[in-house]
Amino acid sequence: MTDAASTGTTFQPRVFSGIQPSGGLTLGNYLGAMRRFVDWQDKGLNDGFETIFCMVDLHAITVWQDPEALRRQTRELAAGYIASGLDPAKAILFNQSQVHEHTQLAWIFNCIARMGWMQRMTQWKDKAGKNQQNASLGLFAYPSLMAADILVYHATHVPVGEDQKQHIELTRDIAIKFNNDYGVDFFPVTEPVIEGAATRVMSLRDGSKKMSKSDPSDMARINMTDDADAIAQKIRKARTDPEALPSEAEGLDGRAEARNLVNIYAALADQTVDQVLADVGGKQFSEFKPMLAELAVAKLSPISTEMARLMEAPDEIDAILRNGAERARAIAAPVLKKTYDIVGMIR
Ligand code: AQP
Repeated sequence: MTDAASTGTTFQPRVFSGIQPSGGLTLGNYLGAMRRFVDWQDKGLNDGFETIFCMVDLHAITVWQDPEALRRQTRELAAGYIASGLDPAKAILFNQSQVHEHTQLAWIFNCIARMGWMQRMTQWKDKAGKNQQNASLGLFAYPSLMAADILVYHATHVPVGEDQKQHIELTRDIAIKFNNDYGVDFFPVTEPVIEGAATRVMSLRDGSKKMSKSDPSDMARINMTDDADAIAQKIRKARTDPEALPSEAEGLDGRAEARNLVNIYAALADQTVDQVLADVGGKQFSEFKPMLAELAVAKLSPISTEMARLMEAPDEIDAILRNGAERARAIAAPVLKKTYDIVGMIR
């Protein structure tokens, strides 16, 4: 149960999360988000709460997307969700633009959130870079739409990677301010759920940068559609240091690239970093990298094969998304109506 912002109304647990179809899915998306969505789906089924997973296509267009590529990437993301273990019969899967309540609530939240809150967002600063005047207004307002994505379902828990923590905190601030401004206990104060060995998978070329779909270098990331040769080559060429692997986690301090590869291994093997190092401590990277490549191929190949199979039937993917959108709308519409009543709209 999660408390409302002010006087302690309790909300039934409900899980929401999303991924942008802004490129091909990466190992970072898989380990930091998607694989954990599957755990939540199964927990939801056992404990009787809903889980809602979205392809946030409206977020993707905050930076330019070729329309045909966007459609393909959205279907590919849906295929990635399903191939990773999400089941449309168990969880709600849909693309954001089909449920208009997201953008309608986002407008209300644009009027709640403050410019200063948005200006502090590190994703805004990173993505807009030095040329903020030329960035889209949508990129600036991104976190407000994200708050709407979550709160239009009264979601109480949002599994995300480390990079999204600040946006979830802003979602909480918006819920609290809305509830205070209107004297209601309407929106829950959502919990970010950031857990596991790979909450921040780093670039294979630069251990200080997050692995990202939009990194200009394809060698910086493992794509979920990469074949065995590509995965092995990227791991072989991954930047490392000349030292052998340590036997304990403290030995990874100050060695960002080494830490990243060990974290990836641990996450893929479902082990802790200490368990991995107990086995591989003392080995050189020339020995460890082939082990990692073999493990990555064994875990990822069945997913990419299944994604390719699903992509052969795009109509079936579209039907799944339409059905998911209908189920999502059934939850979102009453929340939006009530929000309009609170705000003072005549309907
Ligand atoms: N490198 C990562 N490590 C762990 N988790 C990650 N996530 C993304 N990259 C990593 C998690 O994946 C979910 C979906 O992210 P997103 O696509 O909505 O946006 P993002 O975080 O901006 O992802 P990218 O790959 O970096 O996309 P682009 O390049 O388009 O900006 C989130 O839960 C995120 O934490």
